[in-house]
Amino acid sequence: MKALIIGGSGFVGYYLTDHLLHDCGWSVSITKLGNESIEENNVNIYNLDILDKKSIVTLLKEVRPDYIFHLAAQSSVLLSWKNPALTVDVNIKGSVNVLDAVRELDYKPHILLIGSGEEYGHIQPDEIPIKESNHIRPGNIYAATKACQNMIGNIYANAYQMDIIMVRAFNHIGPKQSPIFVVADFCKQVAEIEKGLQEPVIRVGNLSAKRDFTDVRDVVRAYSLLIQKGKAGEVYNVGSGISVSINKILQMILSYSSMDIKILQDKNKLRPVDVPIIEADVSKLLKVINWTRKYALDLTIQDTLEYWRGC
Ligand code: A2R
Repeated sequence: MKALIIGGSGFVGYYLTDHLLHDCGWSVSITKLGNESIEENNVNIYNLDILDKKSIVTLLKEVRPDYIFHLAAQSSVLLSWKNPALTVDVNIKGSVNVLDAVRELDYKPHILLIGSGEEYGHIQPDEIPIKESNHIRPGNIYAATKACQNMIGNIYANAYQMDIIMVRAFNHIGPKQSPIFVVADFCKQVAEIEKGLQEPVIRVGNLSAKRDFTDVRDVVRAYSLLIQKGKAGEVYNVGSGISVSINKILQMILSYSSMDIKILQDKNKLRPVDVPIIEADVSKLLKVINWTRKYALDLTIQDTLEYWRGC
């Protein structure tokens, strides 16, 4: 099988590449932006900016993938507040470019579009755990762009009978994640405190928010199964089904350090609008794929902390 990972040099792309190559035995092509680097040798690497539709068409005609994983995105909620236009361009216009380039092909590859649990936005207490059929009320720019991407994915799937499967991915975490995301940020700070590079004070944002965290290595296994087994035009939650407060995550991370670390709230880390609780109902997912988590939360946190200690 031939897979193409668009936006493959990011956090998820690294683990998805490894999984498709070594667990699935597929041939893998990856796209990256010109300025990024990729460590893996056994893949075909292409430079691609998804804002340039012609280059996507050219690439697809050359690679002719069976499976397309569309990971390319402006993936940070925080950055989406600071640069909404870029987020809209990449996540909506870029995704339309990808879908429209695939529409022009003379065959129908399977496509996985990655949306977000953030699309649900302000979830009411009686809506937890949240089902795919729930209202979506995006609470930030990133979430709105992902909701739009998935709506357009559904339209393309129905209008052109394209094999597009959509996911709403809840928070995924693990080693190598950018420290703009909360778990990586906390682990990096603790590792730097341990090395004496930062005073023994950890700077935090909103600790009360509850999120559904899954190890990225489990998430990519779900993606590879879903692109094969999911139904075209359908959206699937990918998450653990359990929400944990950021404060609990912080306490877990601190418990793995022998340092005496003070906690300080930093207003730069607070988002303009925060969504208090996000937790997935994964029953629809589990009806189509045989998947369970291999990495418990404490193991992921220990691995992530070890990663930052080694940096
Ligand atoms: O922003 P950069 O320089 O880190 O590059 C990101 C890349 N990307 C693009 N690729 C092609 N054309 C563009 N115009 C463009 N803009 C950004 O997509 C990065 O290398 C990749 C996305 O990777 P990450 O930001 O590390 O996201 P992650 O955590 O791998 O998430 C994968 C997907 C995304 O759609 C997220 O929104 C979703 O899962 O949660």
